[in-house]
Amino acid sequence: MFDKILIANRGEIALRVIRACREMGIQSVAVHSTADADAMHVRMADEAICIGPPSSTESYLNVASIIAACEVTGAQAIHPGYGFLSENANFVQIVEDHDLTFIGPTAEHIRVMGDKITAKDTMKALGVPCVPGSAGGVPDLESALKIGEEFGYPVIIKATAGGGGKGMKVATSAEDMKSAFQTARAEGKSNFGNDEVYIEKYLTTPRHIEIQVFGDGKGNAVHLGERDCSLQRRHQKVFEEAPGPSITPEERANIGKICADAVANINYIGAGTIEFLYENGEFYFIEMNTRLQVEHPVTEAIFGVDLVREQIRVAAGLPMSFTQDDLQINGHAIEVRINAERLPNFSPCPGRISQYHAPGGLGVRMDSALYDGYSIPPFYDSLIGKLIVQGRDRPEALARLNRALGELIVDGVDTTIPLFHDLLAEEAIHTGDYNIHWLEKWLDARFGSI
Ligand code: MV4
Repeated sequence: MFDKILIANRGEIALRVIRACREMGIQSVAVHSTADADAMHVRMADEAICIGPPSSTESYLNVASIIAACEVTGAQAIHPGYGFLSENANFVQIVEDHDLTFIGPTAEHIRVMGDKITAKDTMKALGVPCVPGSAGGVPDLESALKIGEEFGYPVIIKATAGGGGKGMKVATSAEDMKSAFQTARAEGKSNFGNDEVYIEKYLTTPRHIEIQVFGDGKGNAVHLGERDCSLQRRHQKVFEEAPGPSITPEERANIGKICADAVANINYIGAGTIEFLYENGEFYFIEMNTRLQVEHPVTEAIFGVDLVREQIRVAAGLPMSFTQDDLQINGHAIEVRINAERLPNFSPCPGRISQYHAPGGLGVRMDSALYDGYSIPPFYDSLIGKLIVQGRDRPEALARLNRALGELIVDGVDTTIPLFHDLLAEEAIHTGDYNIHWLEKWLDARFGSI
């Protein structure tokens, strides 16, 4: 096992990793920008080292500084958290070249899943159900029009290097295709330096269901059920839950086994998420994320496992501490993301926290790096906390969420907390009858298009 781990991240996820290290008797090293000298992760880690100025590109994305910080502190492994360098295959290669361990998948797995066409080809070959569409890349408008005829409109054109909704265009008819095809291509080129695109049948009202998988890198893998993350705004998740309210135990067992077998087959190591669109009882693969996700705590809650601990174990060459048969679902969990943002347009709202009070009690987990008097810097993501609640069933989890939100105090900046009070008054949230478009439609109806 490692003696010392460096955490190449900040905020609540850095605390999450420090906590796992401490429980495992591993020393932790925080890295920080000059803007984060007073951040909670710096205070909570055993050691801290400054890696650059406020801008992420010069600090949390500064590979040379992070490698140097390992050498200076004697850290043997790097946990990337999510975002920043967590899905950067070149970074993983450099880490390995310096005889350090990246706590996550191999550079090759990250590379394969980072290219959406290669990811889909790979998953299809492994027996994972995919959205019907082009076989690989679509080189020109003529081929695109043929695909449109073959699968029927609407279709969606996606950049192979895309992500976060960038480089994605829907074509509702052949007349639409020219501009949609060219726009998707241009966005792929300008955002990711890659203009290759592929085409899928456009699913109009799916849910976003993602399966948590975990591998030991030696051909063993498990699944930890699904999360429903359909409540999103502009591709930012807002409210996530596990298990999915629309998924039956049989569906879970079937798609779960398909996913676990797929990642076992490629000797996948660590945590991964296989994303699906789910419509009319069918799963359609869209992407795989090769990192620990923001919303992993809802899975931890219902399965009673520590996913970061498992990541560290397998990275050190140890087996996972559970098998598929050990994994049983206990109740229902919901996470809401607390962002420092001003409603109704969700504009970032950095500033000083004059008062912070975290909720507590049975079934409540608050993952946040806030403290009284902390100043949220303007340079990074606006996520300032995740409130995770668990109940014996979904109604109990929703009641607990309502109760915990009532205890939560974040004063000094605007936050998304009022949004959740309002959402809890909606029938669709209680029935679980929502899809990927529900939240944006609801926001439009309340506040108008902004
Ligand atoms: C789709 C789709 C409908 N049909 N693919 C959005 C981001 C990227 N991860 C995939 N996305 C979508 N792909 C087909 N064939 C609709 C979306 C989509 C979406 C997916 C998940 C969650 C929210 C979404 C919001 C808009 C569009």
